[in-house]
Amino acid sequence: MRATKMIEGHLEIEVPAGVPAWDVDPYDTAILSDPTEYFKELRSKGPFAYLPRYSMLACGRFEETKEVFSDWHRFVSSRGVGIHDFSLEEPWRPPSIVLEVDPPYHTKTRTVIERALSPRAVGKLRVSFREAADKLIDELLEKESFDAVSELAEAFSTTVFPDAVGLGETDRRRLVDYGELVFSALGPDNELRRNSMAKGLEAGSWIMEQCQRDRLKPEGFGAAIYAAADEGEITEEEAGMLVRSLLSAGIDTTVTALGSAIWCLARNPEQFQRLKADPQLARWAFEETLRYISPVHSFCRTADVDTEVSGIKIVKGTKILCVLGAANLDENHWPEADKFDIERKPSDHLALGVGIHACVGQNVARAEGEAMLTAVANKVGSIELSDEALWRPNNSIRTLDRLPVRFCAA
Ligand code: OVV
Repeated sequence: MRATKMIEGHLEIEVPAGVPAWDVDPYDTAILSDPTEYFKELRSKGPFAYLPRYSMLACGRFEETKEVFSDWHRFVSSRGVGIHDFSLEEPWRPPSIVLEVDPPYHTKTRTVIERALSPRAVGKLRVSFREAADKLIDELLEKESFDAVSELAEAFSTTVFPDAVGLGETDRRRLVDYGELVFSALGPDNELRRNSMAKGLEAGSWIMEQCQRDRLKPEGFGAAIYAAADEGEITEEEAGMLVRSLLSAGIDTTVTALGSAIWCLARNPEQFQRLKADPQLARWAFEETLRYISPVHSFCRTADVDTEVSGIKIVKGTKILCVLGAANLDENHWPEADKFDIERKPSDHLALGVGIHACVGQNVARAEGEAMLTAVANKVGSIELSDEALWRPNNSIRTLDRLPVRFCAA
């Protein structure tokens, strides 16, 4: 018997035959701040690369990333969607009962949350999202220049989303810090993870309080989830955990997408003019942003059986880093992949995942994006970068830290 060794919370594996070893640290701050070259090199390695530093596989081509992500039987989420294997190491927080579980339990919780966030429920919010976006853009047009991360993306998302959930209060800092923690915690025990823990843990107890039934307004996604507890579909405690999922996944992701959308439009003025000429393209501008700067750059899956993908043998227990951001820029799938084109209308990008774990909040995210980009298209004449944009490295999300811009009136 070979001795087994743990590395970052999972079992060390042998290099699979036919897979090149690549001595890269995908969690390095320089790479996380500007991942384009790393994405390209990862795709050039073949279907998979073996990362000796973490003894895990990584994939960044469209086909294989989609295959691994689509097959929950072979590539489970219950062992964690980060680098740590929950079957071997206790997670830092009680696992999510929708993200970090498999069927059949997943089916039950997913059904409840899907109903709460149904197209019908989200449809009712469209008018208030549009009003909030219009009002915010009017205010920003009054300013000489502003930070589109804090004053646009965060300001919008941390107002409309907590309101839709039915939170009694909002707290921008805590919501953003908690999300940042949840996403960074999926990575190795590096400085980013430790810093986000130091910042976000205090926010965690506030988050848990907001998830309780008596804190939530009678209208909203939260109340809809608790209604399932009233029906005996889930327990009261499970309802609280599902509200926690909304607050874990619903803020930083949309903040990221909105900030990146403004960044893309500022850098591609001809694309912004196309959007202005036809504001109906707002939803496609948002979709192309998701492809071009995928908010979740990577999530892991764990092989739960010995299996094979594209002729590569993968042993049970292998952690696979699925680099969604790289798959969404794969030239073999997207013509002129590195061009931001709002008329591309990408319908099969992987930014929101694929399969049974595909983003359950996607209707809400798209409604936020569409509302904001429609307001920008209607009211703003041009977008200028007024200073250098700065990225904020995170082990799982690709997000701006600062985006100084100037909006000129239409
Ligand atoms: C980071 C993240 C993404 C999606 C879902 C959740 C967390 C959750 O807590 O359920």
